[in-house]
Amino acid sequence: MEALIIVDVQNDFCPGGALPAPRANEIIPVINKLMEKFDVVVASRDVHPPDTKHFDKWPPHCIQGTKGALFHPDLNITRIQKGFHKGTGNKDDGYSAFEATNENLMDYLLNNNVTDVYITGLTTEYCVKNTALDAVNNGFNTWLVTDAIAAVEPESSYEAEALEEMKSAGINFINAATKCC
Ligand code: VGL
Repeated sequence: MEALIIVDVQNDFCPGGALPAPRANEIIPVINKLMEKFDVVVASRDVHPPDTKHFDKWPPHCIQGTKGALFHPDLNITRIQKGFHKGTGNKDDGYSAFEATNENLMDYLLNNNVTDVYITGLTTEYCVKNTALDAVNNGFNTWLVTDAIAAVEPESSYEAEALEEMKSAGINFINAATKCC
């Protein structure tokens, strides 16, 4: 079974938000189309408390109960079967969807007989990367959908470094067109 994992497509990571990936809006229609091809569709969200160590490193973003923490309104949430909340503690970066605290992503995937995961969303250098690395290191065949992800700091070298790290870890790169659109 194949699962689509949508990482952190939240208002604060999109243009107009507190910590935007400049090209976030371009990936949302791609993800909406991809969802039609998967039986298992899950999504993570950053859900931070107002006071957290995480904000020593980053501007405050995705604070629980705020608009910034909600899914972007253009994302078709009707097809998302389960939401995973991460970064919920006050010492917790929660970069990986596998660190979700409301539900256990690993258990959810295994209970649904998932063998292959397709990773999409925001942001390439942090939550996408950490989710993809946890997936491959936990034994899933892991596919990074390269036109369904976006970087928070595209002008730095971190995006290229993150892609290299994922490739070296054995993650496969694929275009959405190969899967659907
Ligand atoms: C993220 C930076 C800080 C992400 C989260 O979702 O990739 N990036 N917190």
